[in-house]
Amino acid sequence: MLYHLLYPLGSNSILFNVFKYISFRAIMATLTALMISFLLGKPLIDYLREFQIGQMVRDDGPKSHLGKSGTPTMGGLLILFALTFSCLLWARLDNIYVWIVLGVTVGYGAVGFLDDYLKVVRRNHRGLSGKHKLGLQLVIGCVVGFVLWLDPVFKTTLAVPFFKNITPDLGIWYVPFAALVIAGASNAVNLTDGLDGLAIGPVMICGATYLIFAYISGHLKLAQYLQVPYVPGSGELCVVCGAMLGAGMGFLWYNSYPAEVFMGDVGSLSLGGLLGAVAVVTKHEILLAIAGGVFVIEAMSVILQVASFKMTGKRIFNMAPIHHHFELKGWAEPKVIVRFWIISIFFALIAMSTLKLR
Ligand code: 57M
Repeated sequence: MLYHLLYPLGSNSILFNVFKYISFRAIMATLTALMISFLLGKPLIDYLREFQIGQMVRDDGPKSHLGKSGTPTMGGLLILFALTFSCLLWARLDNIYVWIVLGVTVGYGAVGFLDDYLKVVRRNHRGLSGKHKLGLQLVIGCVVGFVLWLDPVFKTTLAVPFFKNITPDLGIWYVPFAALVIAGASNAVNLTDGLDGLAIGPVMICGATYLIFAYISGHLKLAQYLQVPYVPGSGELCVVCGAMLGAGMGFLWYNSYPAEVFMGDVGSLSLGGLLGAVAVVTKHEILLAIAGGVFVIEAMSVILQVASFKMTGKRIFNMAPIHHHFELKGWAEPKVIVRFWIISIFFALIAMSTLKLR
């Protein structure tokens, strides 16, 4: 909004010209969201405690988690508010991609909120059924895919990492493909959110990676030089990624071990949806499987564990998702968390290296 209010004043005073620059607005969006989530974190936690909106911890998990029972959850509301407010303040509101990514983030956040509300407030431990949750996610994802398919500027070709000359055009099939990327990312982040700070760390690392990808995709000369798809206007997603980074850092201040608050499905589903939507708009969809490698490993550990148990009655891991496997091996929770952050940075660097290795 500030861009529309202040940049036109640039003709009177050169000072306001700075609002033209995506880099300036991305940094300011990060700082704004960080301040909001940091300052509102404590009051929100006090509110959640007062109204006993606390996590019910299942007794079939690691015994070390039983002490976490009652920890305030739905802290994702803090992330969503800080992120959305900061975006509306610093992003260009005439950019369709900003609204697409914000729409997915808030839409997936609403699905997660409903699940949390049923579980925590209505004490219905099943919450929203997996079928309904996934159904709503796929509907939102298909709407995004359809809007992009209709967009004359947006190409439905796929960029394949390492192979610049392989660009299959999915045509109308891009609609379900986009939905699967967004819903898949959302559910993978949701599964990962099982230790203090374990999800928000890699989400921010992935978000920083896609801030760079968005800047390149929206910059004609850089996109041509690096031979990646040029998506005019996608550079504005740097502001959205910046806002997410700021909101995530403020949340991590309270979610770091030992956590004073959990993000809840309202946070994990929305942040995963945001990453998926940014990956789709910037046309680095497949690269998300590399940049978000930790989320892929977590989700694959569950798929393999369930498949193995169903087929052979035996487990591959002590417990899935894989972060519990290491907990049961005796790794302290902070050690699991920081080591997963390090692996996440490794995957982000590999993903960025593909920009040159093509
Ligand atoms: C999302 N939710 C955490 C918190 C967070 C199919 C199966 C793999 C599903 C999976 C599952 O239930 N996933 C749901 C993971 C939960 O965290 C809450 O959920 C929100 C995220 N959606 O924000 O509100 C617990 O995670 C811990 N936690 C922290 N710190 C945090 O910052 O310590 C979360 C955030 C919290 C807290 O204890 O209660 C979760 O783990 O449920 N199921 C599982 O992950 C279970 N695995 C399992 O059943 N494995 C089986 C089969 C099915 C693969 C096996 O290995 O044989 C594990 N989770 C639980 N108990 N709770 C193990 C059993």
